[in-house]
Amino acid sequence: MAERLTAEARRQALGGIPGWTDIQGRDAIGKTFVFKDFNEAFGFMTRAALVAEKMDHHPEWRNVYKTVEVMLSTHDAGGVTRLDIELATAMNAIAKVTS
Ligand code: HBI
Repeated sequence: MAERLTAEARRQALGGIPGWTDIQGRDAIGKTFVFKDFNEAFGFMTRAALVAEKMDHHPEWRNVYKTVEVMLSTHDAGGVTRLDIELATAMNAIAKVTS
């Protein structure tokens, strides 16, 4: 099972995934993606869902029209693990986030 990242490892990892931040009050990371429209937002969710399924590691997310709020944490580990960093990285790639 993936181990919880130390605060330092998590800080380092966050530096490599633009737009992702610590969630206050939870051992989780989060990001809000805003797309052109609902179609783009749902297309993102569809592709991200396939990656999550392949990883057997699933997001907590909320979609309102063109916005997708994502929160990642590894429940089994009680906090943020490399799986969350991996899925966040994949999500940025899907959304074509570069900076
Ligand atoms: N997704 N984010 C997240 N965190 C988990 O702990 C997790 C999951 N997806 C599936 C999963 N765990 C199962 O493998 C375990 O609950 C058995």
